[in-house]
Amino acid sequence: MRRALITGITGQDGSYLAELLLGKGYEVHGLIRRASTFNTSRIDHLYQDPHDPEARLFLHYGDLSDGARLVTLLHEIQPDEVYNLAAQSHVRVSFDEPEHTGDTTGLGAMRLLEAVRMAGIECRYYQASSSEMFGATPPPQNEETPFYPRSPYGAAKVYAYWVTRNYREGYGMYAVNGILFNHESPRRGETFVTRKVTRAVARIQAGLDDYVYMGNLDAVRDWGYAPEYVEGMWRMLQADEPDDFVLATGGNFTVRDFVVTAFEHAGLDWEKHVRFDERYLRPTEVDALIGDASKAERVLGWKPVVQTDELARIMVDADIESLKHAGRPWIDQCRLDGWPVLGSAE
Ligand code: NDP
Ligand code: GDR
Repeated sequence: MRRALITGITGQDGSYLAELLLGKGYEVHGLIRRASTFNTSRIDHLYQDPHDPEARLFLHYGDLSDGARLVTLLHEIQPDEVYNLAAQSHVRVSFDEPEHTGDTTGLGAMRLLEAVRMAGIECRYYQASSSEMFGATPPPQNEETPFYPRSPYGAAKVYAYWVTRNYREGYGMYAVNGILFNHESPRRGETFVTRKVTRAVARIQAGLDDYVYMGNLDAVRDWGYAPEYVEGMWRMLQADEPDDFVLATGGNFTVRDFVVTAFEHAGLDWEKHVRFDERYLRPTEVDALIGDASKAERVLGWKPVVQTDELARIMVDADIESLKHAGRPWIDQCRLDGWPVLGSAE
């Protein structure tokens, strides 16, 4: 049985990747942070009592700021594959918490790579790199495009990208960068723009809210569907040779286009409900990210199916549905994904 360690397993991508790997028969280990409240809602439907002899999902406390803990865990788990998805992943927040973002999103990757080396294990390593590294370099962007990050987050990801390449070249590690453009889902964090919009649409339609306050509507993004992107991560670690790959749809939507699509899908006029608040602007904005994923298609056979307009409709429908089950937001998505809903009083 192959064994994987996922950092960031409680996040959007970590939860989909855990499902994918469990479905492929892996034993999956996840790094979680100790918090004063439960932070595992995205993976609760996957959890099995570790005393169950059939259990294949195991969670371990740890943090990317704690290098010694990472060495201990890697030594204990002896994974075949390590997926580093953990990060302070919010671009706007990285301007408020630049040092913490650098420590987690940048140095955290170095600590994990170094832990792999110190634990002396043979494993394949995936680094969650980002289209934010391209920043101000105009689209289309691919693996050859120069980086020009426009935020502490983007700069931290550039550092993590280069240390990943350095460990590949310096120590012969199978270490790869997946340079992923924005990817979303009903499990997307509520403060990223797509989910903020689709959640607002559901609440406005239900009469719970009247307005949503937003920043720059002119930014162009290439939004894909997260479950398809975690499949791409896995494919990168199955290739014969370690290499870096862009994953993207090639789509070209402004934030305003996404807003219009989402509101129209619920039969609402967006102009009556969207208001401007400068607090959502960034000191430096990334104006346009449009990815060219032709290398991933050619080498990995990876090609996205869901385009941005369909994604917006999937997310609106899920948020409308989840309001009917207030307090249990993942239940409908779990059903859609075909997973049993543990502990729900249907
Ligand atoms: P999320 O913000 O949903 O998840 C981030 C995860 O990292 C959470 O599990 C979080 O734990 C964990 N985490 C944060 N800080 C630490 C830390 N110091 N130590 C250990 N764990 C930590 O991100 P996504 O799932 O959307 O993204 C996954 C990765 O891919 C991130 O690295 C992100 O930067 C990158 N990325 C994402 C893209 C996207 O469009 N989604 C595009 C390109 C790259 P907790 O739940 O406790 O907060
Ligand atoms: P991004 O995602 O910065 O691209 O990073 P986000 O959804 O936060 O912003 C996308 C664009 O929307 C504009 N915007 C707003 N954004 C937010 N969050 N809230 C608003 O109210 C709002 N109004 C307008 C932003 O200015 C921006 O242009 C995401 C993260 O997942 C990163 O971790 C990942 O690396 C990149 O995608 C690729």
